Amino acid sequence: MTIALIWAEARGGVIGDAGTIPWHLPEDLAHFKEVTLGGTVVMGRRTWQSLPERFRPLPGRRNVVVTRDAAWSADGAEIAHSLDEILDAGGSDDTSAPVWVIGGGEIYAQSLARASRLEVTEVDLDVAGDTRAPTIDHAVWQVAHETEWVESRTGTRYRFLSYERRR
Ligand code: VY7
Repeated sequence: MTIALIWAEARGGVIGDAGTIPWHLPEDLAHFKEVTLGGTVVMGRRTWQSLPERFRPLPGRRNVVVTRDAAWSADGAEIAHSLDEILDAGGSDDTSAPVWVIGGGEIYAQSLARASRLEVTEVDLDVAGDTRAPTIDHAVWQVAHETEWVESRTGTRYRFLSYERRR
């Protein structure tokens, strides 16, 4: 099973603040939806709770939520009690669609070592935050594709980068 991480980060690697994403970038949400639609998304319980209620579960995707809390459940969420439980379930086949790890900070940090693809949106903003993306080690990861910087209709500049693991 291919494991891929997808996130959007501001300058300094900020991905979140107090349970929300501290910017509004509709083009990134469209990108996120396009990339993950039809697949499996894996997220931490805090990320699930950060989604607007009308978007839970994320439509058109298998939604897996990781929590240590044996008593936790939510309509539309499949529960895993550890990240390994879900990531190990797919076997060693790398040919089918990736499992998308969609956040947040703790889950990215725990899954990076097992990932073979990263889809990163860089957002040209300096924002305060309490949650950061994992550090991308360029000795391990190479850029497979990158777009030019483009300006959102909101005025914010952003670009999309795809990384693959060096071999
Ligand atoms: C953001 C939302 C936040 C506020 C309002 C709607 C990248 C993102 C994530 C995770 C953005 C969000 C939404 C947008 C997507 C819609 C559902 C509603 C859909 C990530 N690059 N960007 N993220 N939603 N992991 N990586 O959670 O979500 O997909 O259907």
